[in-house]
Amino acid sequence: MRLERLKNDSFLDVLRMMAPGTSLREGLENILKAKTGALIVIGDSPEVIKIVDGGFTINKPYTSSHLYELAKMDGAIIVSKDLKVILYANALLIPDASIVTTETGTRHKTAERFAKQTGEIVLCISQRRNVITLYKDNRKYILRDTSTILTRANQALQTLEKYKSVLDAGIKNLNVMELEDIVTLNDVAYVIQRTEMVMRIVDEIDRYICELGNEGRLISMQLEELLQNVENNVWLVIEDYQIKKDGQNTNDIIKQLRSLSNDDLVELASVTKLLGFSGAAVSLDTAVSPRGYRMLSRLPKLPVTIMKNIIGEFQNLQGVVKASIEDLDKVEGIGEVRAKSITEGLSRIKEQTIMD
Ligand code: 3AT
Ligand code: 3AT
Ligand code: MN
Repeated sequence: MRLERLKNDSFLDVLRMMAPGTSLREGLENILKAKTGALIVIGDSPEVIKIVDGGFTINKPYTSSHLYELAKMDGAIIVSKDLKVILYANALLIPDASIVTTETGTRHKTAERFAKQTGEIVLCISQRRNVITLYKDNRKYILRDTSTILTRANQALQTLEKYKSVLDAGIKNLNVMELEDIVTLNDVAYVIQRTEMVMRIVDEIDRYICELGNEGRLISMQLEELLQNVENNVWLVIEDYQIKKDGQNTNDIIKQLRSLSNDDLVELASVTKLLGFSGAAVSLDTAVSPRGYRMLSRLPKLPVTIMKNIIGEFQNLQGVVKASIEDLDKVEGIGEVRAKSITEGLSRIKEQTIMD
């Protein structure tokens, strides 16, 4: 899910495009230092050209120093969408004046309206206020300097560490409850909720990493270190406890979880509802049993298909734990050796869990 988002969220691409270390950012920083101000459109669709008036046709390869020189003129600079060519300079942008804008200066008003109207990236460098503002669709984003973002990212990492250790405690608790067969919905929902809270901070850090460009490597490494298995683990928890419904799989439930509001996420009941538990008879104290995917996936070298056969045969984790080597031996894909290693593996996990 996270990797999918990192690939598909186009706003993250926009942030990467102007991260420190890119030649676009270098151009912007030079303009900022020279205090000339600038209005830059990145895009050359017919929609854009329709509402650009006059100026000089440049048609020269983009370089950060050309951008800087051209920003000395009034008006807007138009750069091709692929950032390869500077097309026009000193151009007048005439977006629809009826589009709502919250800005005051004419440059910023124009930038916001232009971005809303065309969907393209518009960058505004304020002459007086020393800030670079990015507009895209209805979004407005202030590009901050590297040290500010690094500070924020490190704070977010610290928060993440705290949340992660709370989550780990929840998982340890679930391990014990599962092996004793005394799990309640509360134990399950808590782990899912806590994972989602972790993932929300991760989203924030991912944005910082994109924004930091080549300055973000260290943050990125620390994040990966903290994040090992978190997503996989919650996937298995949901696989273990959801009430199976036609046309809904674990990924759908995770998507719904991701789109819960922060207020809803605080309520464990909204999590249990996603798992399919609802109605008057259900409470957080309701007893539940895991199918066993999460626990079995801790056994080394057990292919998923065989795991499915085992759970199909014995219904749930308790069934598997109670099964004898002979019982296991009868399952498709399992011979005596594997049957032995499964029982041994499970008792090893039990010992470890009790010791922790
Ligand atoms: P200068 O010779 O530089 O004073 P100019 O024609 O080069 O004039 P600028 O692009 O430098 O004009 O803009 C100067 C200011 O004029 C910026 C803005 O506050 C104001 N301005 C420009 N266009 C408009 C507009 N359509 N409505 C209101 N104010 C405008
Ligand atoms: P600053 O924060 O002062 O840089 P602003 O939003 O207050 O920006 P101004 O009214 O001071 O904007 O205008 C500054 C310049 O912005 C003037 C002109 O070069 C450019 N500008 C303003 N409106 C347009 C437009 N419609 N098309 C092209 N350039 C524009
Ligand atoms: Mn101004």
